[in-house]
Amino acid sequence: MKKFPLTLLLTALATVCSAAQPPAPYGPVPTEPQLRWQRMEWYAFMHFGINTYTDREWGYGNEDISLFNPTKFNADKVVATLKEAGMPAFIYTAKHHDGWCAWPTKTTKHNITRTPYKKGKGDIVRAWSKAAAKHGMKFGVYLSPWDRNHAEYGRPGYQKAYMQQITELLTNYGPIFEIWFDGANGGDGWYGGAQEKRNIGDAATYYRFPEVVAAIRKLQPQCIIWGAEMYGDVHWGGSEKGFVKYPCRNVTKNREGKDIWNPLEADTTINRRGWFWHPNQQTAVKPPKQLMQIYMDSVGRGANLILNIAPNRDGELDAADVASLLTFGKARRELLAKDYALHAAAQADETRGNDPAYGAEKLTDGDIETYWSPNDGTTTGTLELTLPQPETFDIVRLREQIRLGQRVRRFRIEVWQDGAWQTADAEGQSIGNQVMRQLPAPVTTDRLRVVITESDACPCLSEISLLRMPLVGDAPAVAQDSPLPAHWQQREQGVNITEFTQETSVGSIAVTPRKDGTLAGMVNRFRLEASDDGHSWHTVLETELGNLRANPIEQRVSLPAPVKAKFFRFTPTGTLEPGDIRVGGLKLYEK
Ligand code: FUL
Repeated sequence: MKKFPLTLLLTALATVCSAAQPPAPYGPVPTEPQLRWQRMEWYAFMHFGINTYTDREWGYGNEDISLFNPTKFNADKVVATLKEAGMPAFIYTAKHHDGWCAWPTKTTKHNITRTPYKKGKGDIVRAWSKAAAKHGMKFGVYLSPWDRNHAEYGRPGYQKAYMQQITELLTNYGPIFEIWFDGANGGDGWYGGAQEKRNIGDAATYYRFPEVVAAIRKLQPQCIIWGAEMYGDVHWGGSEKGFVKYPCRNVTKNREGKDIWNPLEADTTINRRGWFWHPNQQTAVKPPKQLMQIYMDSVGRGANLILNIAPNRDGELDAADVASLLTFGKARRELLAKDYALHAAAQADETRGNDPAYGAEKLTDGDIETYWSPNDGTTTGTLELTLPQPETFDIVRLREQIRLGQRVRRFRIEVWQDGAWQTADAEGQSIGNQVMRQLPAPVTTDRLRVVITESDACPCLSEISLLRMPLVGDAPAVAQDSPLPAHWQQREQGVNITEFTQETSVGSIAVTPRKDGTLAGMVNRFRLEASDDGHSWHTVLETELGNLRANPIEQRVSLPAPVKAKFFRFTPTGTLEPGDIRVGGLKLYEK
């Protein structure tokens, strides 16, 4: 037998061993549940409870719960609509700040068993969880820590009840993909009749979030925990308008100042009236084009989007909301359907160990797990794609292999046009799970370059896609209702009076908070009075505008019954923070 020369043997061995080592993870990385969650992109929120019947955004805790009776509620039908829109999951408000529980909890009498719905035998949480399972959707729950009904709120008694509520929801309703702990704590409430302000001090301490989180991990280890004062897995996107800021980073500090992986969820509601359903809201639905912009400003920046669509008093979705949702859903599908870069030729200026396992072809193989990476120590890179023929696109989507952390801090996009490389986007500052960079105008070309100019460690990019924004259709138009011609005159600070030329029937009032966003003096409680002569007044409505701190939008509130009068008087009775009383606008409506 012929002997192999030693050098040849060594070369052969070296080739075999030259498979490059994968990059070590950089900084904090996602857990498997976080990774799965980030790849879901978007899902629905559903606010549906006692507020649906009282026309409120925040119930005080003493609502008459016999109002809850959604006679046409059909979870299956609602869930089928969400699925048709392309959503993989939804989250339901099992308990909002008013403390009413939509399942037969053992922790309080303020629950569904005391309502006429199905003669007290109903369970909305069960209905959703069954419908989710039937349609292959994931199901999550919102459980407000703040409870304006519970007598023990603010004391140790409530801590026990709250943990029990979590346990019930995470034990009896199958897999829960996400549990939402709202951060709102307004202070005042009914509290078993005490009707007072209760301070809880440090929320994480009072709600015992470290223990609560540990208990949830035991009950359902796959469940994503929202909020919980950064003890959870994901956190608020920072507005209720559905966008997150760019650059968008998954790594943030926890309460001890330690870096953690904790991605963002952007929340907003499809209807401008608020999170819960309100009468006459079909005129306030956000059009599909706006939903697409919201999608680009959340998912397109690397966050998840939770889009609220609220069932009405019958337990059904409003047709106007559904029309907008489905039109947007179709446009989103079209946007993602065609990737012009799929299987295109790709080249990099450097490849890790010259190993094809980390080669540029991985950027266009349609596999989110494989990735291109240069050698350790290289923190820049030029990636060039060549398409079989020129294509027209206006969105460049990039994805990092986030199993190894978030790394890229700066990049630009160049396109080959008129015989030269032209910069199409110079502003790239983060990628993460995904970023969709919309170019100023559609570009037609067969060559494109992504130039990474700054990265915390060697970049690990899994995909480059080229997409085209479709024409987003309009949802069917809905007849707008216009306000009555009320001319408000200011009398004293904050008190406004309007006089109609004749007796006029008023069904609702819309209040716009002060428009500069300043919380001092922002009116959050008011009284509306009516009068026939402008001298003797009777109160027609006294209420609170909830949730202004996080979402200072116009709120329209129905009067208990339409009121006919010539004069109406608006008197502020509370402000969010002390300060000079300010209101942005007042409108009266017939309905
Ligand atoms: C806020 C709440 O106060 C609102 O009522 C709503 O539930 C929103 C999603 O979160 O913090």
